[in-house]
Amino acid sequence: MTNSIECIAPSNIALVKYWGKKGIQIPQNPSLSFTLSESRTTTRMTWEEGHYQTEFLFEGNQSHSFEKKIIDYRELWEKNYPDLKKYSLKIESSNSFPHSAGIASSASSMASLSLCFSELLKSEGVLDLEEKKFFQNASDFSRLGSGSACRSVYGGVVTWGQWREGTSDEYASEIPELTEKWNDWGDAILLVSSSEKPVSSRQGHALMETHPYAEARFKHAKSRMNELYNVMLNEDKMRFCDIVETEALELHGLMMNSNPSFILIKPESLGIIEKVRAFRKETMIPACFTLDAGPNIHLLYPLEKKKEVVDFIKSELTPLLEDGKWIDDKIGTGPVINNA
Ligand code: 2P0
Repeated sequence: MTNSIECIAPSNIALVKYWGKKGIQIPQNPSLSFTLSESRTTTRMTWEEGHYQTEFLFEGNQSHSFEKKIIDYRELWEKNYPDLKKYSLKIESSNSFPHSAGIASSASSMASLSLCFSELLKSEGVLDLEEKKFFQNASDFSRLGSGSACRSVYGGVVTWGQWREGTSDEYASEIPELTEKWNDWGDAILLVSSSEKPVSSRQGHALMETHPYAEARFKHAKSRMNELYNVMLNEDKMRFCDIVETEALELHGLMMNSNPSFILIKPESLGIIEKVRAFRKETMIPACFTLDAGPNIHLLYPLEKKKEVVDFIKSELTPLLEDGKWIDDKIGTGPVINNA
């Protein structure tokens, strides 16, 4: 008998960044993120008992570079759940955003894949966990695929890394009291460049092992988590903007200070940063920027100010964007699982 499951997982944007790891994908400091809504990966997993096979299609095509990753990831699951070896698997993935847009897709893709493995094992009676533990397990395995992916298993405001009761280095969790207050924020993803990055996130994390400021950074990020949590709980939006921007620049500062040094932002990224700060100062609208490990800018803002922000993007930022492109995203409610 053939069975099938579809898992849709969104991407996420970190406000306090995970940068540096130890052991097996254990973060050196806790992180905090907004789960997005429109930027997502859909994975369909179809399985059948019989000969051992893993077929992988990305956007309808075979991809040997991705397939190797998927096979390694399947083997990781099999170490914990050997029953998985009974199945022939077909895995079909696609992203809602263009592959070449320069948006990190590892978070949404590994989270959707981990959820598919979890659902397969659940429906075959191998994984018998109550809901909370089921998602913790899926987040734990997402982390093993890609660190930031463990946050994409939850919606709203999410944290990963041990820093307060209920948090863990091994899996992420939602912070419901913050989701409740921040679920009406937008994220305009401003596409500056889709060129391949000179240094991958994996290499960037590794450079933190010998970074001269590593210890100070990890300590600082931990105290920033507490500060940001309190600021968000009190809905101090202007202070939120200051912290989020400083954190993004600190991440890119760490890259510039690594040995060897590397720079991922582009002149256009800096141009946007200056314009966002001027826009906030002039309008008093709490709109702020953050960046992933790349040149694109995430412009965060309260959705009630969407008209003003979109007008600002169109009038001032479009010339700095690659082909004038940006993605109209916002905070989302997390993964969707479709049985069929
Ligand atoms: C984050 N980033 O917290 C940070 C901020 C990018 C900048 O996690 O090696 O793809 O797969 O664990 O998760 C990007 O690194 O790295 C990342 P791996 P990942 O979102």
